[in-house]
Amino acid sequence: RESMIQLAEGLITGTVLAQFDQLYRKKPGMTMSCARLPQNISKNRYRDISPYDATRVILKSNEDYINANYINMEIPSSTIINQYIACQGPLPNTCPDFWQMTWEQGSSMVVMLTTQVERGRVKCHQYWPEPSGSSSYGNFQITCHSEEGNPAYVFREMTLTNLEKEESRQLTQIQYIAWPDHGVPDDSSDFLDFVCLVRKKRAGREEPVVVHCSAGIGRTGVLITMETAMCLIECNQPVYPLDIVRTMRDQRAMMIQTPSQYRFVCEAILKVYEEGFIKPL
Ligand code: PTR
Ligand code: PTR
Repeated sequence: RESMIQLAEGLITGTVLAQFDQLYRKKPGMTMSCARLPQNISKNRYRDISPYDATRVILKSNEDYINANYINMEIPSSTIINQYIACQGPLPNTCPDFWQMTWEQGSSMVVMLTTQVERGRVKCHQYWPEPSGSSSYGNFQITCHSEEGNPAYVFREMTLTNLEKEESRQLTQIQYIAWPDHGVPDDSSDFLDFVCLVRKKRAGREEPVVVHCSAGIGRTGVLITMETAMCLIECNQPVYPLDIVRTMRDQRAMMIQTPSQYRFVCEAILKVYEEGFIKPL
């Protein structure tokens, strides 16, 4: 309760945003050299967005690079550690790497927070087939069984097959579609519904949830912050959004991109606290 009063006051006085502006975007001392190796340059969607070497996800092959970081969010006084992999939206040449990572990390859920094209620019390659179709990406075959949704989000059920091992796994992809990059979701209730859905779908899965947008920092950061805050509220723990952002940025640089995204998530946290928005799982 104390932390919520502090947050509400800080939003009014502006200290909340001032503190966000002062927070480092990249943790001092962390290197990002793998991203810069000549053979990896074409695997980055944006020149200025790279993963830390220390927390990057390493593919189990000779070419081991993908623009992705592990992000672990611990909930104090509980045994909960929500694990994520935050990554960029796949490029045409990195779709096989994306599926290899998802397979190797045991993930069965992908959260996508971008559309493929925004304002005439490509933000993410469509790395899955149309419903009732199959496509191969390197060593992996993806079959999309169903697609359903509403104006804010779409669900897809897929089978991921490792062609070499001849093993398959079910996978759920949930895509939020009403959220342009550098911006905030059109509607905070829709967004909170979406985060509740992610929490519900995650229940019982230990493996990391793969989360991506276009660069894998702005919108991905907002989603992880919101889910972490919801978890803290459920566990009766104080919520300090700036600490959440720092913990994320210690694992992937620049998480939460703009002050308006930070303000949006802080307001949504207050809303959850005040209105008891969290729906029973
Ligand atoms: N900064 C990017 C780079 O270094 O690769 C280039 C870039 C700049 C790409 C802006 C996209 C940009 O705009 P938007 O993604 O918002 O369309
Ligand atoms: N160089 C790009 C830019 O600053 O526009 C990188 C970038 C693109 C950063 C998209 C963040 C972006 O948003 P998101 O992480 O939400 O996809």
